[in-house]
Amino acid sequence: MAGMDATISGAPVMDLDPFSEEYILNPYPYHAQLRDAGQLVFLEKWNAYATGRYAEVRAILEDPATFCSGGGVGLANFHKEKPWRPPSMLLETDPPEHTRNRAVISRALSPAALRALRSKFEEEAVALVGRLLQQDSFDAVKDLGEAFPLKVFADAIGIRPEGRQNLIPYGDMVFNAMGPRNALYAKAMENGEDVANWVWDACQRRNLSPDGLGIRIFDAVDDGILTDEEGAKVVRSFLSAGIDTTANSLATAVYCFATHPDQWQALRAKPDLARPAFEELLRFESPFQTFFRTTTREVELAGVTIPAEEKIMMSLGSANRDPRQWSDPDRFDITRSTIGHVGFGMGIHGCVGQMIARLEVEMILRALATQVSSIEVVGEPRQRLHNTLRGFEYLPMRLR
Ligand code: 4MI
Repeated sequence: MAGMDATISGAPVMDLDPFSEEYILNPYPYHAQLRDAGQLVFLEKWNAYATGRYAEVRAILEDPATFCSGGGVGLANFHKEKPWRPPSMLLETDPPEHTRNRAVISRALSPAALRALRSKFEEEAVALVGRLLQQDSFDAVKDLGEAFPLKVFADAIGIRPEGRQNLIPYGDMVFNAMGPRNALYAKAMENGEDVANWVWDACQRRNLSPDGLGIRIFDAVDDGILTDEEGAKVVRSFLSAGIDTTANSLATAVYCFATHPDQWQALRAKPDLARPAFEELLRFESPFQTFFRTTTREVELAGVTIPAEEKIMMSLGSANRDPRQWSDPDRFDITRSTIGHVGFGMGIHGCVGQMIARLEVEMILRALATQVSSIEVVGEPRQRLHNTLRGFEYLPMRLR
C-alpha cells in the first residue's frame, strides 16, 4: 500500500479505491484494510477522508451540525461542484430546512398509513411467489427484486402504471451519482434526461392518484408549508430512494437464503423470523454501501484535525461488519441481535421509508417461507457494478 506511512493532518494516507471494480465485486477484504488502517484515513485517489469503523460512522451520523448533508452525500462537494440534479429536499439538506421537510414526509408515512398497506403488500407477495413457483427458473433481479417494488411501492405512492420502468434507471442515476464521475456514472446517465423528465412529470400533483401517499405531500402545499414545486421535489425523494434499494435487498435476500441453507431452514421453521432476517440482511450485505458528509468547520475526529469543507466517506457496509462491534461479523445469522446496524443510516437522516421497506421485504420472505421448500441458484449470477449499491445485475433462480 503505497504511501501508508504518510499522513494528512494525522490520518494515514491510503491508495484504496472504493470505486474500483475489484473493491466493488468483493469489498470485504478492503473493508478490513480500511478499518485496520485506523479510525479515520485519507483516500489519496479521491481527496476524501474515510472511515470503515462502526464507532466513527456512528459519531459522524450523530453530529449533523459538523458533518453536514447540504454539501451532498456523495463524493462531490455541492459547495464547489454543481449537483447533477436540483438537490433533494431531504437527503441533501440540513436543519432547519431538513427538519421541516422531514416532518412533511413523516406525516405521509404515519403508522396508520402503513397499516393500510399491509394486506395489499401481503396479497401481492403471495401472488408473485405463486407465479415464480410456476416457472422453471426466473431472474431474481428483474422478476422479483424489481417487479415487487415497481408494483406495490409505486402503487402505494400513487404513481401511474405507464412508464414505471423508468424508476429503475432513475435509481441507477441517483445512486451512481454518489460516487465519482467514472464510467459507471457515465453509463447510468446515458438516457438520463428522458428518465429524469419522466420522473419529474410523475411527481406532479396532477399525475398522482388521489388515494396514494404521494398526494399527501401536497397537503403541506395546501397548508402553505411548501410550494407546488417543492411538493413535487419531496415526492421525487420517494421515487429516488424507494425502488432500487428495496430491489437490491430482495434479490440479495433470496441469494443469501439459497447459499445459507441452515438459515433458510430456520426461516421456514419460523416465518416470524422474516423481520429480523431482513435486519440481518441489511447488516450482512448492506444494499446501500457508502455515504459521505461534508465538514462544516475544522473538527477533531479520532485524533485527526480535519479542515472545513472536506468530504468524509462512511462505509456503512464495513461498519456493519466491524469486529470491534459485532461478534463473528462475517456470519449470516438471522437469529442474532442486529440492534444498532447502520444499514438504514442513523440519526436525523436515518431512512424515513424504513417501515415501508420492512413491510415489503417481510411480506416476500413470509410468502417464501410458507410456500417454498427450496431456493436454488441455477446459473452464473452477475454482480452489479455500481458506485453505491451492492447487489446483482442478473440472478437466475428456481423455487420448489
Ligand atoms: C439513501 S437512499 C435515498 C434517500 C433519499 C433520496 C435519494 C436516495 C432523495 O432523493 O431524497
